Amino acid sequence: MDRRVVHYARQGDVGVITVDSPPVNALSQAVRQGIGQALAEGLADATAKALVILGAGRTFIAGADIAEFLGSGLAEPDLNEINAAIESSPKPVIAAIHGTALGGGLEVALACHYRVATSEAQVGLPEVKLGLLPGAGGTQRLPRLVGVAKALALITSGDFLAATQAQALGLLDHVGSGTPLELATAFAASLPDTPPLPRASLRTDRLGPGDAAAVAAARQKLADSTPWLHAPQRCIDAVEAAITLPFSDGLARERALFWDCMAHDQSKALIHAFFAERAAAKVAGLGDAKPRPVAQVGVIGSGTMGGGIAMCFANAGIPVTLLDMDKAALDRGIGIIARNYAATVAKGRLTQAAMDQRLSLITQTTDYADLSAADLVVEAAYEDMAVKQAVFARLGDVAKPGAVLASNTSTLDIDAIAAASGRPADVVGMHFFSPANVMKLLEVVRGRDSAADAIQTAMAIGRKIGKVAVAVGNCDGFVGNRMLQYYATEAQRLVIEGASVAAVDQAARRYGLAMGPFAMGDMAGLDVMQAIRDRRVAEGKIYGTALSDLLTADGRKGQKNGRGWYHYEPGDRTPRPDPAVAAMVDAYRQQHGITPRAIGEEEIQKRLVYALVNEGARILEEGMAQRPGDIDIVYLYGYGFPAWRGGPMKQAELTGLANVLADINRFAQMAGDDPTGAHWSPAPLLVRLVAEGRERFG
Ligand code: 3H9
Repeated sequence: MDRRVVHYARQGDVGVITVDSPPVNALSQAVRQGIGQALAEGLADATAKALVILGAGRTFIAGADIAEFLGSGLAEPDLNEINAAIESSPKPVIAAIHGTALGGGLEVALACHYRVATSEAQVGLPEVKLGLLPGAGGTQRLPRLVGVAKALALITSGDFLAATQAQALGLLDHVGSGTPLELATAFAASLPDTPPLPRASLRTDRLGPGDAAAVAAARQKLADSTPWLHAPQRCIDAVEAAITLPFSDGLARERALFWDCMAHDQSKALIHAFFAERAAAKVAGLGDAKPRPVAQVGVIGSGTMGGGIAMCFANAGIPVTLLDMDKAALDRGIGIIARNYAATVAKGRLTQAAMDQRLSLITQTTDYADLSAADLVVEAAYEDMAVKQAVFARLGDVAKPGAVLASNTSTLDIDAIAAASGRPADVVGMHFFSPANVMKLLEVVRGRDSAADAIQTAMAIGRKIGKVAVAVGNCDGFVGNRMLQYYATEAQRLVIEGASVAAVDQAARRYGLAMGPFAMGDMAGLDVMQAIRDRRVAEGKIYGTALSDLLTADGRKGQKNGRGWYHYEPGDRTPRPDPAVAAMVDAYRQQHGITPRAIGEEEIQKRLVYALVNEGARILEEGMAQRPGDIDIVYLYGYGFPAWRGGPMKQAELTGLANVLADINRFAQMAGDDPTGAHWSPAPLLVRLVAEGRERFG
């Protein structure tokens, strides 16, 4: 090995074990081995009265090295061995925490005799968010330190705790200001010379008669809220072992449950999502281009979308100039923004002072000249090419040199928009998802001429305002909406064949999607979707979808006028089945001689999801997404796809690409020569991968 990832040094009478494995000191095999060796050095160092474990760089230890889980198993030494060596040390061992002590990192700290932390530090056992459970003593030591009920809450939620909260629970012994080493050294000096060292594994004082009831209550709560999730229930099983089994047997049970979780598809999906999200931040082909600085932003259009986008920047402390055609539109827009903030204040999630401060960052104008100082302008005008081109022509005149000009178009050709600006290198797409101040996804669209640093700017500012930014290519609908059109079409085909609108939505929800396709259509606006579809039909890209045409012809716009696929009571967003829609569907079937058939939930789910997968494969092949994981992240953060399924592309891999292709071929056969089912023609990439016996898209 080139450099030691853990080193030992003495400072006065304290032996310091430093984990130095950037970026987050994850517990790779080398780090585990290094801690074991450094501990041995410390124990052999006669001058060291106490030992301190700390992390170099930005954090303590952020957990096991998740990448190691993707390999063929965990190499020696086992983290449990290292933890046992720490806990049985005759010299006091103090964990000195800054940044985050997470997962296996916190488990190392729990094996130490004492834990001190800087006041900004956070601790947690987030394994459950990866579909796992703490596998190196966390489920056994934490209940002994903080009590079963508190341990269950932390382990089953995976939530982080601030240092002061952790201290109040008894998880940390001291929290203060200073460097971790200063805190630990002072703490060591305060210890008695011949202490009975506190060992979490031996403690029983926080266990008690109410524990079995706490376990039962936690089990029931999860069974009621998320019965489909595998790991949380296994977390409870492991904590239960802490009260029913001796410590060493509890550890063995915990490890068996850990492997059980590891073998489950949900952990594979969640670990995939963890890495895919981080990979998405890296855009190939940009060389070493750096983002341009953004200190001032302009937003064009003060409707729902523009207002939400303005809020994103104001929330991040960036001044925004909001432009619309007239004062009345602006007043309406600002009114909606103020009401949104006020609702957050009412819920206690924002102070009035913070709301006032954010509102003060948003200024209004009807004059394009007021955008001349903006480093970035985001256009959120009406989704119409002529409108967008007119806006970009104005921007080309008024924006300062080097300003990045972004369009929030959800489907239109970025190159055609860019051409109108006269400076296409500065133009990119920044496609926010509604409501823009809430949804985490940002598609950053690369135009043909977009400069590398303009793309980097959009990616960087996206992250700064708390979005998950994914770079996508310039195609109709980009990644998310391009796939969605076939999903929506398929939903309607299912209804034509015999399913009810509510049954399709229920099947989607039971699959884990946040919302069914019809409820989603009603939220997005049937009129908006119709306009997009009409354009695509006119351009010969798709065939019309009969049912939605009938609904929009009937004046149905969705939630906004209380009439869509569902019926809505005034001021209530609850979708209620609408007999008038059912009658329209019946009439349609009769007119076309279709005898409705019963369609099972599994068929509905497969047809919805595989419609996404098949188009996703085309997108990959065309290079419109860099990686299958990028497509998954678009669906997880933009369309309410469940993280525990990893995204549509990961689901296809977990199901087996050959199985998915067989079903797609079956659906193609069922569609026959129905042009609205043309999307079932299998994607050439999928066919090729299956022919080659490959199991992954990337
Ligand atoms: C566990 O501990 C199991 C044990 O109980 C049992 C064992 C038997 N491993 O997020 P960032 C990488 S399960 C490997 O952008 P931030 C990450 O991929 C683990 N790599 O930074 C990225 O790489 P790149 C329980 C990891 O400052 C880079 O570090 N622990 C790990 O926004 C920077 O990450 C967790 O679940 C890891 N554990 O956030 C903690 N962690 O630069 C998971 C990070 O190549 N980690 N990387 O893209 C986190 O929550 C955040 O990364 C953290 C930093 C808060 C630490």
